[in-house]
Amino acid sequence: MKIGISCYPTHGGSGVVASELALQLANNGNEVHILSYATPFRLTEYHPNILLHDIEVGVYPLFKYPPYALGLATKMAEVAQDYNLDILHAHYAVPHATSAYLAKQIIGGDKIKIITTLHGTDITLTGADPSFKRVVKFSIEQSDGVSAVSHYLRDRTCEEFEIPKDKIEVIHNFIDANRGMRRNTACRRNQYAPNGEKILMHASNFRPVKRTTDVVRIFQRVHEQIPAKLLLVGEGPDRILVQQVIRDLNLQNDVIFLGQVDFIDDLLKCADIFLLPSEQESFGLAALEAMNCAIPVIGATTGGMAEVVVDGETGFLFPVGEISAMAKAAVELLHDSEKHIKFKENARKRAVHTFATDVIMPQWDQFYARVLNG
Ligand code: GMT
Repeated sequence: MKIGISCYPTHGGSGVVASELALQLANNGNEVHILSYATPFRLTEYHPNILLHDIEVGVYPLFKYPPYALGLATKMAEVAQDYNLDILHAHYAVPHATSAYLAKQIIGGDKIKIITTLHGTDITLTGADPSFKRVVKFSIEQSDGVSAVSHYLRDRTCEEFEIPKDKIEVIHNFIDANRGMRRNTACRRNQYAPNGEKILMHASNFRPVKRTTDVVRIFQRVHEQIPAKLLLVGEGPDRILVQQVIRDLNLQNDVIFLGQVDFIDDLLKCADIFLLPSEQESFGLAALEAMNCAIPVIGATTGGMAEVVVDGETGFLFPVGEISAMAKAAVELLHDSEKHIKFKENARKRAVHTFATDVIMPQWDQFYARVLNG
């Protein structure tokens, strides 16, 4: 199969999922073409079956907003024709699904199939914005196959865009269960916790939706009761705000900002608990990455989080903003080493049994086959 995958290259879940899918497809002998405005960070290593195509967007003083969707559609049409692609797979609907639709019309409607994978904010935030909504609905409807990363996201999309449920397939995000094991670059615990402190960790793009100040406030409550350190991984608009809260709470000596890290597995191996108290999370890939490294997750019962984290088994989920309850659960888990070990085992088991590559990839293979034959 020859497949074009378009995605955002930045440190967001959708780009990670698209890249991991590209790698699996390429490993299985498919020819994969990546269409993105930069090389996605998980695809910087050479792979004989992966070809990278940068999107060029013409600049002109008249353009207050560079027409990225048109540059992408042009490149999609060119690559689809030049390489005789079977499928164009758009990750994140805005604007990738629309560009794919346009490319399909340019090269002749019956020559290629389009798949759109919905990731979350493309439905809940950007896609639902009145300035895009009609075009997003149209682009989803016109796709030959549509997938969503959770049941929650499928239901939300059907409700928001009045799309029939059977139009959207749920395929959960997956993880290479052995990825962390293959790397020998794990952090050393005593580098961050020299006096045997417990380590809490959070990783995200520090956007308001992640409620990163909640992370610090949860940590403050834990820190009052247990010697602990907080590792913060990632970059984003709320970092400055978070740093201010850290100073206000006088936690500078116990919170470590690590910035952008490509493989958080290296750091997760040092963590005791992963915090993800987001306002919205259609899936929560970071929670899955933590569980894969046997780290229990404490977070918010939002979106698709309960499809990933089993409350009371692989972590604890509470309503958004319930930071005291989240802190209490963390303290209890850290105080009870037997329970903590059990949760660690459960977390890893759930990641491997439910979300590993060999569980989810056959679902993709079947989905591609159905769309191609449909
Ligand atoms: O979470 C973000 O802000 C990034 C965003 C993205 O599209 O890159 O993540 C979304 O897609 C991820 C991969 O499918 C999901 O794991 C995240 O839960 C989802 N984020 C939200 O729904 C807020």
